Amino acid sequence: MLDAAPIRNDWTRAEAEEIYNKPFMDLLFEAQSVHRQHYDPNQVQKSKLLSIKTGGCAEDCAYCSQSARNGAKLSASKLIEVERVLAEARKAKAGGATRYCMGAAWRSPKDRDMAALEAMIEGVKDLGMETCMTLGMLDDSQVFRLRDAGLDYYNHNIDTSERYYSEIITTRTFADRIDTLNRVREAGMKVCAGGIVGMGEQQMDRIDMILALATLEEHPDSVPVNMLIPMPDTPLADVAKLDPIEFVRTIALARILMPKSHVRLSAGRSDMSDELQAMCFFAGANSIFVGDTLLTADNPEEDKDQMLFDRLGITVMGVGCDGSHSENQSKTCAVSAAENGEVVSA
Ligand code: SAM
Ligand code: DTB
Ligand code: SF4
Repeated sequence: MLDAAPIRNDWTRAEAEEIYNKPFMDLLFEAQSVHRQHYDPNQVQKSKLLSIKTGGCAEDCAYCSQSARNGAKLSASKLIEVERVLAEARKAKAGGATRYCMGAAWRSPKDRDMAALEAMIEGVKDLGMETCMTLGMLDDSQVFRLRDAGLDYYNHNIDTSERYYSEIITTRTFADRIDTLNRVREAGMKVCAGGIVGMGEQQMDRIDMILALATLEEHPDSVPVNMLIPMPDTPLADVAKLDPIEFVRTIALARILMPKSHVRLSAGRSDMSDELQAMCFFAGANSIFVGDTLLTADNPEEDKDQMLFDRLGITVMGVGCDGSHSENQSKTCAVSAAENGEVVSA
């Protein structure tokens, strides 16, 4: 295997643009080569999402079914009970998920909710799963409480480029997002940060979004790349569909600029062919959300994903594989996958 290229945080816009616009075959080859320097290319990590508080959100994110300002018909629910979360997490573990992500439709959590959130984290960790939460903006005391409860990852997306951001959200700024990400990182938790493509942005916005993540002081450990799911009644319900090749280019750019991060082929898989998903894995995506629902939107059924994994010879990545590709880690990851009861294809 070739020596891995050094991890860089000083990528320039010109470099990112050049990579993104390479002839497609050259781009895919480079992305796959970088991918192999850090990860087993035949392993994909499975995360499961649960909406722990749905709808009625005060923010105005133009893509979101849960914003009270969007006129979407979704009714607001309360924070769900800890026991319900743990029952769902047990099911997710039995289905092979190694990371459990809990999402709330909040601008930021209220202090009165913190004790329940801590209990959810502790309970899911006791099941042996990695924990992730996405709750909106956090202040310092909330970051410390979540960390001390054992939260592994915090998801907070920059969503798009700084330039396009105000077309999509006006109730909080790009800088607010970066502040929360810095707080999470400084407190020692792992950062999950990505965005959405297909929101009517220009190509340069897709490039700048990935560049913004790749030039953070430390790369996010996890980079979800969502294809917009156009939700009824939202301002983006009728936005023009993005060329899927542009989506694959965005994944490849993320993989090349952030070689050790998990790049997640996130929302939008229900509308993707098996072949498009396979191309995304080839471009360096190595994580997915499993289960038939994301937060409010559809996702492929688990047996459909398993059929795809079997056809592609993909096995499930275990807990703790972080891109430090070595023979030992590769073995650990494979053993964990087998422990998950997954079918290992020949
Ligand atoms: N309320 C919290 C927040 O916004 O920070 C957490 C939940 S929020 C739903 C998490 C992320 O899901 C968003 O930042 C966005 O990137 C993604 N998302 C939401 N709706 C989406 C859609 N319709 N299509 C694709 N991605 C979406
Ligand atoms: C992320 O980047 N994508 C997930 C997760 N982080 C929280 C959410 C996708 C939501 C898709 C729309 C929905 O289910 O409402
Ligand atoms: Fe609220 Fe998050 Fe949806 Fe924005 S993305 S409206 S903050 S739930």
